[in-house]
Amino acid sequence: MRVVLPAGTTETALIDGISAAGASPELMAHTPSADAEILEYGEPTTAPLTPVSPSGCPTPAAITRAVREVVGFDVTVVDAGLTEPTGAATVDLDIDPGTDVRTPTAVPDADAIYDRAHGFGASLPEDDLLIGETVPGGTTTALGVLTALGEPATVSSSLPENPVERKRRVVDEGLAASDLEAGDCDGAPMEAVRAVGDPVQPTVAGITAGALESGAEVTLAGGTQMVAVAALLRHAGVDAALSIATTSFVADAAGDLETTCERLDCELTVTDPGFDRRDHTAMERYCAGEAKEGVAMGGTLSLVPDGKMAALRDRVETVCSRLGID
Ligand code: AAM
Repeated sequence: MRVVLPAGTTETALIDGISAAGASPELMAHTPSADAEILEYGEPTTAPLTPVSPSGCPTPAAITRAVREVVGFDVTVVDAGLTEPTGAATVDLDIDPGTDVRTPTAVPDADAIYDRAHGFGASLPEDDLLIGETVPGGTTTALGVLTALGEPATVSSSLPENPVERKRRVVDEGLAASDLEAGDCDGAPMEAVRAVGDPVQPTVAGITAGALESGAEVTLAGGTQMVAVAALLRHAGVDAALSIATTSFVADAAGDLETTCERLDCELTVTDPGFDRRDHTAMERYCAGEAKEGVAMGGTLSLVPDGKMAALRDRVETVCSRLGID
């Protein structure tokens, strides 16, 4: 099993109150770079700190790393528009950071990114892939592409109280700046990304399409951001079997997830890691609806057999204590 992690940034994350994938807007730029290091080495190496939300909830990378230490899997990080250096080895597909979706163009070369990612996905030798993401602001850009495509789905948030009205205003401004209305990109997925998306979306979509074409089974490891990717793939005419694996934290918050997945003909797996059985800061915060998902957390949790879930929770404590979170 290989987990592929496209890691990137969008200036959209800097909009006030839109994301909690970092303690402050300045620190958020480091989040995907640090996430890649935590998944690869178990702790940040060149990144200045472990990403936490403003209230101290640790990044889902800590949970995904714990799963890796329990069940074992290979990892490939793809630089999908990082702005800060990472000490993790990355695949370079020549992808730039995304700009604020409220500008006329958020991802100028979305088509070319999709094509290069497609080639990379098709080249991977594994039969079984999990594809994740880390991109602060990613649920807002997910709402952006879903709206541009005319898909009615809602999106989740790293914040316990989803700032959904704020996100809608940002997306509406973005569409207007791109001279588009909701639904205008029906059947033109990369136009949607170009106008109101982020660079991680065409990377995940391209790798998935390429890997599917070469016969691999692909699981989209994530929540509503992966719903947006599944919608992009369906609008691109991909009719292969798709599946999404996410956490119970997302499923509990995004009420229409099951219906949306059915509409997109996408299998849905939801895993509850039983964090409510522990008195531990990190696990308590996840149970309180913070962070919820990211860095392939939900997809990798689906690899943990029931009999090993208690060992996983032990390992979360070990990884968190290594990260200075007790
Ligand atoms: C990724 N790294 C994270 C994190 N994510 N570190 C801390 N908290 C998270 N939630 P939003 O749109 O609210 O920013 O949520 C999307 C981000 O949250 C993504 O980066 C996702 O991987 C997760």
